[in-house]
Amino acid sequence: VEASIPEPQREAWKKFSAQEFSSKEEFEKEVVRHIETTLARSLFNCDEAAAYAGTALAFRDRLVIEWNKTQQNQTFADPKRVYYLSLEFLMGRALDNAMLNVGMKDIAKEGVSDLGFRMEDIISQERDAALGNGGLGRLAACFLDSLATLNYPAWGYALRYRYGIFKQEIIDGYQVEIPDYWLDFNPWEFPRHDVTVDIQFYGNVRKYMDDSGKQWSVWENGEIVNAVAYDAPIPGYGTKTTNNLRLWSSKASHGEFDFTKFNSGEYEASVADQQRAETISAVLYPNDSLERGKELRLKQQYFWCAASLSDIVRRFKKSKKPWSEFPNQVAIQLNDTHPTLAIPELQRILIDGEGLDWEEAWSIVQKTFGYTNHTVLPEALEKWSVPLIQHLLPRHLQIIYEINARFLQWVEKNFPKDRDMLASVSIIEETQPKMVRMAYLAVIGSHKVNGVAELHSDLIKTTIFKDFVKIYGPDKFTNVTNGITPRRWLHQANPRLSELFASKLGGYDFLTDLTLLHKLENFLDDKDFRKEFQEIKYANKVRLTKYIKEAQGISVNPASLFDIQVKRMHEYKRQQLNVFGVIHRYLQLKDMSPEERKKVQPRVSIFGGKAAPGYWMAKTVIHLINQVSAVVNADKDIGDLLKVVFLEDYNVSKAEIIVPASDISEHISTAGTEASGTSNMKFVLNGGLVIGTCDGANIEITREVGEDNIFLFGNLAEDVEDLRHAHFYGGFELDPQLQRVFDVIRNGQFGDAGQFSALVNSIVEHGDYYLVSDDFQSYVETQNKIDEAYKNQEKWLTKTITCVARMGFFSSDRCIEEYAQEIWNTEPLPPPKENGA
Ligand code: NBG
Repeated sequence: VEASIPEPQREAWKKFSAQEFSSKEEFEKEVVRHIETTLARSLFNCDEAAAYAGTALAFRDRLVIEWNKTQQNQTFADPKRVYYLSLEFLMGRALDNAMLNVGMKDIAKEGVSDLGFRMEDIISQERDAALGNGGLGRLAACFLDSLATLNYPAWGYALRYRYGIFKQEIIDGYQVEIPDYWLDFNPWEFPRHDVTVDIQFYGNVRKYMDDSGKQWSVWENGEIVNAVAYDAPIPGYGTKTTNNLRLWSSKASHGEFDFTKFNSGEYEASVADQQRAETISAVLYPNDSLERGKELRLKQQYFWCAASLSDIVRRFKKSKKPWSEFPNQVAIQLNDTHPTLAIPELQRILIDGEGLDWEEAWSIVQKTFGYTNHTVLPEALEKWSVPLIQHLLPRHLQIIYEINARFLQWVEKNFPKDRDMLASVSIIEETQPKMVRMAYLAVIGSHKVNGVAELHSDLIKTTIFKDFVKIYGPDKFTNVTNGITPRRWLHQANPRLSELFASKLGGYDFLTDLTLLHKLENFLDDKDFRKEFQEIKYANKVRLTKYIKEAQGISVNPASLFDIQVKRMHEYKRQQLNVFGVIHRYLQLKDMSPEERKKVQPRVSIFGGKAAPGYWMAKTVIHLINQVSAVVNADKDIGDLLKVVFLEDYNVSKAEIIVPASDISEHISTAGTEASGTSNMKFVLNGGLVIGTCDGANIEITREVGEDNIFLFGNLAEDVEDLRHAHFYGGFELDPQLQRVFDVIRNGQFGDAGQFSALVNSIVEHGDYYLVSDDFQSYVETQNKIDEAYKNQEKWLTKTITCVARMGFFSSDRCIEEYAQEIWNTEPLPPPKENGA
């Protein structure tokens, strides 16, 4: 309030308030101004990078104006806000999305062309904002797009990593990791040095009693690190609402401590302190669905939770409402267990800082948080050692113990006969050292827990959270099936297809109500529509063909069947099943006579995905794919009948080229392991069919599109445990066709067999945990069915159009509405109508 311009001067201010460009000429003027002044470049010194910068800055100005208005409006109305805490936001590029969301891309395209540039070239200058690993981070990005589009007052909170996910290079068939220093030029972020929070680590807890006899705990003598806010505007589509993504960056605090060192000649030591502080937000941990228990990771988590909560609490306190109103003003969603420390942190703020009593505080905490679980894989479930937390966050450990003690007391009272229950639901695991089970803390501290697809949400209730269903009843657990934003994954990635749909459906309303696509079924017999649809798919395949040539130097025929599997490399996702299938196909082709080969459907098998740097088995699979690629692609007998491509450095912007180009995409995880999957939705929305297991969202996709329109194979989740058991106790029989694949690998046909022995042995000797052998025959047969089906192009086309028409359910807008109603209890706040506009 103190910083407001006094009333009498406001008129002058308003007269000169920043204006948005609204014509091509105004846009060009802004671009040139930014290039000449912000960048200090000229007519004679303007390359594509500078043209990108000028264009981005012109759009940034527009976003900022809307963003300020949105924030003002929200401050004034003070509605309940949603805070989405996610350690990952895999945003990809911002410019194209900004242009499309504000609806000025056509104007900008003409504008840059007047200035001598092509829009495609400008767009491709931008580096991806790659602050995420895979599906979890990309889901968060889709959610931000939907939240803004639907006018929800919502903030994302994350860390401003200096290094996003590494860049992958393939050298001699092996993955090599290159650091991704992406901040050289990032016009989309705004440092807010005035929004800085002190974050404490280590130290000790002192207890004292005040005059009234009340007990207090003070956490003190710790090391202080500063969290500095960096904000990025998130524009909604077709609305002026522009929300905020706040990223925290760590900085050494300039407290006395450093100064003493500095002045006493310990210059180096003081700089080292600074570097140590900055390390906290330096790098994104590159593991997908895997936790490694590193101290720095825990520091990141606390740093980010504490900074975000301090911000949220500060905003709430401005309203001067009583604390009991907190859960009516604030909904915090925990994206997986990474932000679980926010639970004891809010409890700490309320009791140690604000003086609330435990019960009152705890009831506020539970009403505020919701927790989304994204995996049942044991290796991904976060646990932190008690000594580590004790050392780093002594007060939080006390609070966690207190939460646990009260919880266990309550359980004991309500389930007196169930002695085993106490040990199994305790937040503290009685191992050596003792461990804190973060997922349990998240369940206990939240009012709702959700999985991300129906099967997954059922599974968490019967496996990892079984006892909690007994304790709390089933209503605490719910499902919100994942979705994707149609703005990026249809309109932006596949503009021609989006335009075709708009021409048939009478406009672009389907982009904000994806269920409208169902009307496309009325055009199943429309010859022009079918032809155009098919041509677009072909053009997208040609675009990918060019990219493959450019990036990997491999020539493929765009008339082949494009079979694509792009996602993080993981044993449970079973890229190994795919590549074994490719080898099997190759061997069969080799067996055939030239006459027989003529009848074969040509195919390109395309892979892409990063392996965590320490995940040796996943790296071996990448190596095998590259070896197979080298052998098969060079085989003159085979020619175009089979090509194998590993696309380097799969990321969001590459996905935008890859996804529209599939005929078939593979979502073939061992049943019960893939919580949802989201690329499955993207591929189908772009007119590709799916080969998949009965897992994650594949099941709901099948329900929507119909069993005839998807290629399902493999064992069911309910049989997985028995099969695993049988492998160990009933003897293991390798599938004979897979045996042959292994024989040629062992004979060295794809290079030094020793390289692949662990991969083969994980199946042959170590129990085939992921059921590759059990599913192999069914997989191969299904791939053969796909070849047959593809021969009838008309029928295939009908299937693909039908599928697209039935994808309405998978919009992330639908997810957000479900979260808002079932979990957050929040309402949209549409932007006010502007005078004269
Ligand atoms: C991933 C699941 C995917 C799911 C995304 C988004 C983690 C821990 N989980 O199946 O593996 O689609 O989350 O929900 O990364």
